[in-house]
Amino acid sequence: MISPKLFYDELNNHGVEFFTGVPDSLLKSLCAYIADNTPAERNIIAANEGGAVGLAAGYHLATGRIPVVYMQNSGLGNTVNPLLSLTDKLVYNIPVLLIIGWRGEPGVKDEPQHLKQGLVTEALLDAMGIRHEVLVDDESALADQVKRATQYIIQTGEAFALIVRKGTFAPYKLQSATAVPLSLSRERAIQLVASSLSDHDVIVSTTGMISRELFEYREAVKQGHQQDFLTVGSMGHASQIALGIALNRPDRRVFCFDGDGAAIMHAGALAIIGALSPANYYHVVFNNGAHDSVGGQPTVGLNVSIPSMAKACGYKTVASIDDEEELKKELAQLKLYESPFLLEVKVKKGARADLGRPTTTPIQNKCALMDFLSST
Ligand SMILES: Cc1ncc(C[n+]2csc(CCOP(=O)(O)OP(=O)(O)O)c2C)c(N)n1
Repeated sequence: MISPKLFYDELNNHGVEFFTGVPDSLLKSLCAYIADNTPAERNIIAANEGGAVGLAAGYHLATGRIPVVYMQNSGLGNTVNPLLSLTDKLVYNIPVLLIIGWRGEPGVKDEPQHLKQGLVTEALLDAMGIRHEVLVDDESALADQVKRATQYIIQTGEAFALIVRKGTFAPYKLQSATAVPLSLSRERAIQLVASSLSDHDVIVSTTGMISRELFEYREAVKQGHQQDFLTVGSMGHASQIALGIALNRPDRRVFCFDGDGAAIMHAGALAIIGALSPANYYHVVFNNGAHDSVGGQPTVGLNVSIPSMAKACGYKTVASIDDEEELKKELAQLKLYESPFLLEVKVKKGARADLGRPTTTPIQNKCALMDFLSST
């Protein structure tokens, strides 16, 4: 195992002091150590991984120094365009050190959404012409590896990727978390919204614990899962999946259960929903101001007004609530609201320690939903 402090110090020794990215559970300890030891202007959690590459490029243009972009390998897709058409040596030749959490590494048990990405992670970097190595897990070999990576970057001006296996970083717990005084848990809020819907409605839920909590709710009340599309991967796209269904099934109410991190990751989606304005679209954003599913790192969710963003994009009705009674009141009035409707539900961070994962496969989930949609 590698101590996050040792790795961070090695980077600093080579003048690497700027960090941006989207957090990942495999990088949780490293992200926490960076957050505790780096001024906020030099550790920026970006809206998405492509945006992080843009920020990193701007940092290099302004300082001439090497930036770090950290991400889960799922985020690699978001970076392909800026890595190939901005930082690549055939374009602007801007250096960047990529630190990539390797979910779905072949031979390591993981969730279905990580399998393909894990299989092709190295091949994808090869195809992009990005030199890469797996981060060593032996502290005595670390200094040499960081030196090799930074020297390569300095000599060529190109990107270099360190791929991080599960369990590489020793545990480190974030010290600097600020508590937000919110009472409602996300799981309770999900139960309340889901139980208020009819058995004709459709839910498209976002990546991470929101889908896991919705799945567990259906199990607990002994309902099937056919009404729910669990967007286990493709973070940030649940609202557009819901839009695609809503536009083509105007006879159904379609609910998107979104997270603040996911909604902000591809916030342009709000403009498309507002512009098309389906009368059967209900967007519920469970806003805990955090990427809770991968360690609780902050988003800007509680610093911006997501309902105002939606309103400005053309949603017909928006509301924001932060406790159980208000949520019940909003749900009771739902029929009176014009759609598209966005309801922000402010919730506290955290989840049950024994929260399970979907026991059905993504393909079973898809088939059940399609049968459900075609049955009535
Ligand atoms: C493109 C991409 N980047 C990063 C991840 C890792 N990831 C999974 S869930 C999650 C956090 C989601 O945060 P939010 O939408 O606010 O929901 P919360 O977990 O707080 O309920 C992240 C960063 C991912 N799956 N895909």
